Amino acid sequence: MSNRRYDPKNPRPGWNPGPMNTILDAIDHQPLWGGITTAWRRPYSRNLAGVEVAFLGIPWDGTPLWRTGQRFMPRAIREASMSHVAKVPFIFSGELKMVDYGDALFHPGNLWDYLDQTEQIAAEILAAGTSIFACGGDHSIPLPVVRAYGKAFGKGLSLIHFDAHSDAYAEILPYPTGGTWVNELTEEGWVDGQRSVTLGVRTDTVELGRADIFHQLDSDAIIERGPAWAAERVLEIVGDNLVYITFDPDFLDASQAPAVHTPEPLGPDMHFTNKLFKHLTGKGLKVIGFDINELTPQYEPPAGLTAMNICTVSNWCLRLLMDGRKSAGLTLDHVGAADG
Ligand SMILES: [Mn+2]
Repeated sequence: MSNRRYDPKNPRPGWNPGPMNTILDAIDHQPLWGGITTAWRRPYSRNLAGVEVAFLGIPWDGTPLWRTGQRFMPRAIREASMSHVAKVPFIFSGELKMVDYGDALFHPGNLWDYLDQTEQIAAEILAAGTSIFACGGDHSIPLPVVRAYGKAFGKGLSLIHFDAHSDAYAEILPYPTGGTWVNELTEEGWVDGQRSVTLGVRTDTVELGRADIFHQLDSDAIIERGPAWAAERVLEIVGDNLVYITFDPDFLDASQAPAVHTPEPLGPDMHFTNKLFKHLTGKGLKVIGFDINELTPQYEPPAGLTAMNICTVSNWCLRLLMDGRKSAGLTLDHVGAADG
């Protein structure tokens, strides 16, 4: 018998410590409520050798038309993700190798510098054969990230866009914002609007946004017909094209996502959303990247409800990305031993 009162590698005689060691290694032998916060406690690293997905923070909030504060989203998601590590066993087992790549750096008040610098860092990641889990920032972040994807993978990507808004408001907004990226990415050809879909729209009755660029499955339709129906429609629309997912948490009902740029009532709840993602999983979707955006942590209720729900959605997206890389036949250019 050891003199130690508690050996974390063998806390009970006769108990197989194997899986426990794997978990302790994965969380760096520190409690998830302690230590340093990184996204899903992945190594904080710019070494992409053997890495399949890089979490990239994009702390930009220069274009909102309502609430600002999205620059604090990457840090808030890192913190919230600590309680989600155990919910993604394929991450901590190393089946999907992920690092926290840190954040893009740009002048906080310069739209053009932000777009250039972010596209450049996204391109660096993709050049290593690594996929991007982008964390905004306001909803302009698909502009630089999907441009980099388009340049790496070719034009005509499919987008699966979760949002209460069409984000196709270029006719009333004369410069790139979180409300115009749908217009810009389709006009530039990186995205094929006819093979892309927006789910959850419920604010365009005044017809300020273009409803004819992406297919639209509005909030009432998906709630009335159900998550299985919505998933079927999404699968039909994107088919076997390469897919990028962008999740604006105002897709969720405001009661489930209050701390966002523009909270909206009458949206799907997390139970619906969870089922929808379940129906999208295992269907051969060629998901090669995704982003989350628009969290404004200052408006969170004390329990961090919005970030918690965004992390739950991110877990599904990570699963879709792991499967999607296989479906799309993506391999790493650089093969080596990853840290975690
Ligand atoms: Mn949006």
